[in-house]
Amino acid sequence: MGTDIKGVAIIGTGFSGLAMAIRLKKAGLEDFVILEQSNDVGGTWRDNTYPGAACDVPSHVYSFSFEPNPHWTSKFSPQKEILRYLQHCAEKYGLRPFIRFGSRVQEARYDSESGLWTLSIEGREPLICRQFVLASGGLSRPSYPKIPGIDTFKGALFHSARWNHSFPLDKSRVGVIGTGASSIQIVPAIAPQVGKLSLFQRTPAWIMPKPERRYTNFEKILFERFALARYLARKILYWQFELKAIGLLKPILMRIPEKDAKAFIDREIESPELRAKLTPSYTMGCKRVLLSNEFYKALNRENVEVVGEGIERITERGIVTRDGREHILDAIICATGFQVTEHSAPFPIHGSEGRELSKQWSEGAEGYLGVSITGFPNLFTIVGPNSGLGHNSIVFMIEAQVNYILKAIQFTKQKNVKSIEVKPEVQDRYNKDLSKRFTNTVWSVGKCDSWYKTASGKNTTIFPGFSFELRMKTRRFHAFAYKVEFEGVSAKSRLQEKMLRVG
Ligand code: N01
Repeated sequence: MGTDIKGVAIIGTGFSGLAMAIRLKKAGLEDFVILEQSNDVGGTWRDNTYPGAACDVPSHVYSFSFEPNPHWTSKFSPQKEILRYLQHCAEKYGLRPFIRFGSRVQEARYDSESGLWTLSIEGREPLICRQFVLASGGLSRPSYPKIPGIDTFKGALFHSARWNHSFPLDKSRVGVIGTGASSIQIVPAIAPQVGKLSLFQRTPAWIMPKPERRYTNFEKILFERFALARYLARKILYWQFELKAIGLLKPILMRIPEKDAKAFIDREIESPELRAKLTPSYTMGCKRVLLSNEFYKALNRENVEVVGEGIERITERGIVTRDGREHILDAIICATGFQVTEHSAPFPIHGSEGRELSKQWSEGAEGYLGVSITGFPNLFTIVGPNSGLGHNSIVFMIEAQVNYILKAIQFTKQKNVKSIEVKPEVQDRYNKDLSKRFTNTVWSVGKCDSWYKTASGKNTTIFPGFSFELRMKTRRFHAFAYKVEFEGVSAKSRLQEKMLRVG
């Protein structure tokens, strides 16, 4: 039985995993492998195939800075176009030979003596690596609602991120649970097709018009021929979105866009009762602000009903709401988001001194710069704790973190390092500073529950600042923030030693 050993193992082929692999390859560090549980690249853009799936961040900024795409057909691209873009990146940068598809990691275990990680992979030989990059994404594990009776429903029941394309929507009675970013794209896409659509709303979302438009051929030629045009488009979009952070950090300012959003509801929704039902009571920005030109229009349709009474239970035939009414349904679509804060590690990850990541994070995930975690040497996360954004392109954060991780890996290679681990006092200081920075932000005072926060109210997902701040913090690798252990013997002989032990 041969044992597989690599310098770096990356988990996932979404934006994060591909960016990491591209940067490693460009830096001449080709001793890496990418483990992908599915059979294609694309991460969330491969998995979310629901009708209407599109990005609510403009494509010229929701793409890699080093791989601009002059051919985006519209300002906000549909899912298929983004998936094609990611597939193109994998091809262009020659990543496919590095990817092992169908490789579901079940467990990761660190060995302090050798400084190596062993990854157990379902149905395959384990893989040993020095550095382990978790790029599996925060929005990859669907969250199904814990509603009594959910298992008894006799019709079709599926999650927005696992769309059942064989279910015939035509003239059927469909219930959609949730009114988040996915739902507001699904509802207008399927409403004209289904017989009856019941939308089960627990909390209304703040929704703004989407400044959507198709790019003209002239613009596409301009983007293709002139790098300056692409550069400017990206910069302008970045700053348009970045300025929105000001309101999130100073929530009193959100009263201005709230007025616009209420005016939008008044313009779009015909029934006064429905307007009241759709008007949020929390401060805008506390949950993700959504963009749609079609959602409210769809709610005016005769075959669409917004049910705000709250779900009591699910029966064999449909959904019973708290007012005692049974909504008879052929299908229930759970647009109920993802497991983000509840089960923060995607599989058991055992670090040094018997630590297990989910246990360590049971009170809420913590890390350093969203990339390193105390107790987990040689492990890096992309879009780890507190590095998500509520206002701008996550690809910007991904590139910043990938840059940092690359520099960390280069440091370990140049200095013949066995292990690096962020110092506990550095991580503590960083997290104390983050929690101070959350005080008075919209996420703390906006009076809402959201997937950004744990049940106890700790915000573990959002970076409470401007995205360029994280970029500045990650420009250089902070060796001083880490416990560094150097190799006594050469790295190669360590690997061979380990191979002999496992093989
Ligand atoms: O999920 P969500 P999503 N009973 O968690 C409701 C990204 N994304 O898939 O608000 C009844 O936002 C829940 O209600 P409440 C983006 O980052 C991006 O829509 O908790 N309802 C809420 O309405 C986004 O933030 C794009 O009261 C229940 C909804 O389900 C993230 O993905 C597109 C319930 C869940 O909303 C997740 O979005 C799509 C229950 N038991 C998604 N449980 C882009 O365009 C939950 N809900 C980039």
